[in-house]
Amino acid sequence: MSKTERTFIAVKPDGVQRGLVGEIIRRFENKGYKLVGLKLLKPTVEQAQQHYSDLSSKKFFGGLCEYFSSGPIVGMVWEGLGVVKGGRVLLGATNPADSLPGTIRGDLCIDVGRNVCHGSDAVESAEKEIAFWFPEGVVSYNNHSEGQIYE
Ligand code: IDP
Ligand code: MG
Repeated sequence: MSKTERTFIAVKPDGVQRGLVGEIIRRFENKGYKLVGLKLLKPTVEQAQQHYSDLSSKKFFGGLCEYFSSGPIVGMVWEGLGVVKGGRVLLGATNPADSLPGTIRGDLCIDVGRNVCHGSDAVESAEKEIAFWFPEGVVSYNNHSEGQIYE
């Protein structure tokens, strides 16, 4: 594991509409992860289909892509030791009914089809998603807290 591992996290349209952008960013900031990419964008249906292409055989695929492209999302890239797995821990389980209190989905939503956030599920998918949503690359800078976050 490396301190420069990266993951793609998105606040989905329901999270943006519900005013949860700051809350979701706060949890990643408070944990100590480093923000290296951030943008507000409205995905096209084609972008949603590409992003979720692994799920194209699921019966909820059409509704999922319609929902994901229905309004702006906030796309982010976060960096840190074990951030792919750790980011999924902050998000909670896919179905909010199975998400523990203290997680984003456990605290902030109810329905699996409106679960407010996305997070990459593996290092390889994170690399693919970051390249897809941030083709221009991310931002490189020194985090002044790094010596307090890591031994
Ligand atoms: P993940 O977002 O936790 O990685 P995935 O299995 O990759 O979960 O599914 C992607 C998204 O598809 C979920 O976040 C959720 O919004 C939606 N989804 C997953 N399963 C269902 C379902 O059974 N019904 C409706 N939507 C679903
Ligand atoms: Mg997934």
